[in-house]
Amino acid sequence: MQVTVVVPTYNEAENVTPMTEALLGLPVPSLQVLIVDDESPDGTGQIADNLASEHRGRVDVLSRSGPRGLGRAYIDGFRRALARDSDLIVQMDCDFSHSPTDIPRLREHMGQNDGGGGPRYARGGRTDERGGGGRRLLSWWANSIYTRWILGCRVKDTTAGFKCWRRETLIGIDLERIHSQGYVFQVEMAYVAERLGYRVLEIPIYFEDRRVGQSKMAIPVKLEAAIRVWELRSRHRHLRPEDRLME
Ligand SMILES: Nc1nc2c(ncn2[C@@H]2O[C@H](COP(=O)(O)OP(=O)(O)O)[C@@H](O)[C@H]2O)c(=O)[nH]1
Ligand SMILES: [Mg+2]
Repeated sequence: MQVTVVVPTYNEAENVTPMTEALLGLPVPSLQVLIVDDESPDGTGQIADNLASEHRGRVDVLSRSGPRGLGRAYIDGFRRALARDSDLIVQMDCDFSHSPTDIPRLREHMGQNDGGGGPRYARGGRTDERGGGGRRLLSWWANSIYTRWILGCRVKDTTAGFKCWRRETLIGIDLERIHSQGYVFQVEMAYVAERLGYRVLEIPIYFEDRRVGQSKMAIPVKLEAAIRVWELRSRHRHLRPEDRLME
């Protein structure tokens, strides 16, 4: 079973090498790493290219140009992973907020489900203590109350970014349908998957604050995401399991 871990990067020069090495060291046979870089000014792309030549066949780099964005990077990365015949596609951050060592667990617990995600707020999920009370409360409210209430979803953590998808699920979701360019991409994928009747199991994870480098999630980005949720609702609420794209 071919597993591809898609890792989007924007200014992750300090993280990209340890992350790639941690992934390659996992006890997961046929694991490949796909780094999707958006012309990071700090030279992450060059480091990623060096990693690809060092680990030929196991590390691949997709260098995007033009408008950047987390959603755009993931869509292009998923397309490449599907074109390269991956059976399982993992998505995760490069900053060690998501721990590479959780991948075998995520994969195992996903079982026969169509996907698996690592929620931070479901029972058993924890966030890093350094996050601060106010920030954690706001984040919990935005993800677990506001977004779920508007979309009427069952999924507990709509913005979870650590997920594992079966190839058939990504095909059925139809990436053409996903319009989010930025962070709200996570919500859109979770919502569309649920509307189409896919079972995405939530497997609690411990989400750490990034070790080094800076978050790109500024306040205006968060506000924009909050408004975009309404757009997602009107765009996708008619979706039914019959609307899955067949291979
Ligand atoms: N390719 C690409 N990656 C991005 C972009 N924005 C963020 N990322 C990556 O997405 C992951 C999560 O971003 P981060 O800034 O840590 O968001 P936070 O964890 O919500 O604060 C990291 O690996 C980032 O490098 C982007 O525009 N393009
Ligand atoms: Mg982060």
